[in-house]
Amino acid sequence: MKNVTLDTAGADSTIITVQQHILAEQRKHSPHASGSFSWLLSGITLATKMTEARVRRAGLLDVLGTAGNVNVQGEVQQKLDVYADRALVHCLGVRENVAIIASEESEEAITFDGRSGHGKYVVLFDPLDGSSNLDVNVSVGTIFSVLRLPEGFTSEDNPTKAVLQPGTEQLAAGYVVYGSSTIMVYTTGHGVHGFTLDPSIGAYVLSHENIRMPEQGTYYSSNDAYWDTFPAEYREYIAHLRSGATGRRYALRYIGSLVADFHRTLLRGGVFLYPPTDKNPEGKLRLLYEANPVAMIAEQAGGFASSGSGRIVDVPPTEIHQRTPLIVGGKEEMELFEEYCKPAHSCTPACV
Ligand code: P6P
Repeated sequence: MKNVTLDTAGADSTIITVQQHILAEQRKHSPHASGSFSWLLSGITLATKMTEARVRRAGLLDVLGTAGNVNVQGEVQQKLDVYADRALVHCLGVRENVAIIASEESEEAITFDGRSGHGKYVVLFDPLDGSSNLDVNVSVGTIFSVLRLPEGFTSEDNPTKAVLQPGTEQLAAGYVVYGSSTIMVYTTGHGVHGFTLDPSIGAYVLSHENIRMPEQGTYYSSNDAYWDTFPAEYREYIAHLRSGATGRRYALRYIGSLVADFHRTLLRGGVFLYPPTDKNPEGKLRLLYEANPVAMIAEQAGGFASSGSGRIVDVPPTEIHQRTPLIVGGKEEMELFEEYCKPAHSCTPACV
């Protein structure tokens, strides 16, 4: 028998892929884990690599523009929306431990060959958030949230019941931002970690270990075109940030792609807000597959995420595509926001 001593000196021994990281995290925190979460995550990473390959060549392939139909949200579907959605449905569907999925692109929850009572996990996702920006080469992203299939759930039960769980029940959350580089950020409740896709080896490689959101930043991020329709306490809060009263003058940064705006907020600090507006009185962003995963990541990185009336992750879901206001940022910005959202500031019902 020939014994091989692993010589990692030659290879770049500092390479830690996202799969290796997940397995190491599971060994550290769940020694008896079967590795099935890592198998699930590999379905997500594969689907995002398939999407990334198309996004990177969007101008060269016939994938820009609309798919010619409107999705369940009433939004015009981009061709890449459809591709990204199908990639995730396929890659997760061939993983036997995934019982049910819910996608922004599908009105109902999706099950696989009656497996809804046998898998372990429920996966929710926005396959390509911000896709309307694709044609002008602005960063877009995939957002995902992983829940456990509820105890006692059987294939006789309505799959929607397994999807409608509050954010506190998330086992994991993450996103991939297809930007100047492609970065996956995820948490399983033990810190937030970022992996940059290395196209030369086709792997997500650890690049941002244990990300912490700065306690105070210098950016606020909101669509000021809707300023006049924000509830008064949001206008007062933003005016406070702009005024320099916090000791620093905040600048406005708004990309119009949640994943990109949140990724900047996570790394640089500050606050992102999508308040109630006249067009979207309940907020525009989706609770289950946008706000909840973003909130879990923010909290795991030392930040906070509010619906305007409490923690996002405490909001009880009543429907799959439910919308919510989202205010997410660093400790200082969010403590100040809570001050503005107390009754003394004559909050709207959103803040009570
Ligand atoms: P608005 C993209 O369409 C999206 O769903 C999020 O990614 C983004 O944060 C928001 O909508 C932008 O909305 O109304 O500012 O264009």
